[in-house]
Order: sequence, then structure tokens, then C-alpha cells
Amino acid sequence: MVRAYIGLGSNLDEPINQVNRALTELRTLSESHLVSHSRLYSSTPLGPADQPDFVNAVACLDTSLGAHSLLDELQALELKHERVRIQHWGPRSLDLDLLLYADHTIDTERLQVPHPWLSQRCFVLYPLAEIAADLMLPSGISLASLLPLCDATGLETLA
Ligand code: A4P
Ligand code: MG
Repeated sequence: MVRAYIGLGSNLDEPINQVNRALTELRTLSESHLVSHSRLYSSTPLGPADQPDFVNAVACLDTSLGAHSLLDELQALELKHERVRIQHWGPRSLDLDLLLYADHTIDTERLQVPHPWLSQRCFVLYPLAEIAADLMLPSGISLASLLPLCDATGLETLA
């Protein structure tokens, strides 16, 4: 089993429901066990500003799936949520990013792990810290050391 972290994001079609549904679906992923997940957060959009605020969360998964098979499963879930790819960094009903896959570094055409923007995104780092405060990134940098460097303006926990 490998421990993986998944970033969830939605800003279309009832985002809170989309994220809660996705968390339920992650419980049924093959060869995997959902260990924990963060609370839901509201965040101002990074990228095009003329789009609704996002709901974000991070989930921790133990899995026997290889990283590319896990990405296949995550993309299948996105499709179930009628995710349509229209605009890069634009609005979406559900985005599932593979943030970390144990301490592996992966750089293929389809998959980069750690997720390329992980260290700069408060809507990823703060939910991640909630469930994995002592995490070390494959680069050897601790998650705790990244938090103070990341501007958390616009990030709020949802009740
Ligand atoms: N891909 C490569 N590595 C990965 C990975 N680690 N996890 C490839 C998931 N996918 C990965 O992704 C494009 C391609 O990236 C996939 O086909 C996959 O093979 P996509 O989800 O189709 O496109 P995208 O999401 O528009 O692009 P990208 O670069 O993945 O964007 P992000 O990084 O997902 O950012 N603002 C707030 N506040 N909250 C958000 O959640 N999200 C985004 C999207 C922008 N602004 C946001 C948020
Ligand atoms: Mg994405």
C-alpha cells in the first residue's frame, strides 16, 4: 500500500455537494482505503478571476493502485461529475489532483507528482496540513515550513 494525497476542487453546480459526493466516491475506489479528509474550505479563484469561488479539500488515501492507474480512476470520477474541460484553470464541477504519491517523484506527459503547484497553493497546503501536519515533501522540505510562505487571504473553512 502507498499513501497518496488527493486535492479536490469545485466551483460549479453546487460545489459543496460535488466535493462531499466525491469524498463518498473516494471511499469506494478499487484497491484503496480512504484514511481521512480535511474539512471543506472556500477559496478565491486562482487564475481567471471572473469565476465563482472554489470549494477545496484534501483526502488521504492508502492504495495498491499504481500512480497512473490512480489518475485513471480520478479522471473517471471527474467524468461522472460531468466535468467538461473548457478553459485552463477555469470553472469546473470537480477537479481531482494527485498531490503526492508516497515520496515518489513522477514526471511523465500525463502525470507530474508532486503536483506542480502544490507548494504555492494555500487551498492545498492548509487542508493538507490539517490531516498531515508532519508531512515531508519528496524534495525534503516540510509542509510546516511552506505554510507561512503562502498567502491564505480568501481561504476560509466551511462549517
Ligand atoms: N496532470 C498532470 N499531473 C497531474 C496530477 N498530479 N494530478 C494532467 C492530476 N492531473 C495531472 O488537468 C490537465 C492534465 O493534467 C490532466 O489531463 C492530467 O493528465 P485538468 O484537470 O484537465 O486541467 P486543469 O485542472 O484546468 O489544469 P491544471 O493545470 O491541472 O489546473 P489545476 O492545477 O488543477 O488548477 N483556484 C482555487 N481557489 N481552487 C482550485 O481548486 N483549481 C484550479 C485548477 C485553478 N484555480 C483554482 C483551483
Ligand atoms: Mg487539475
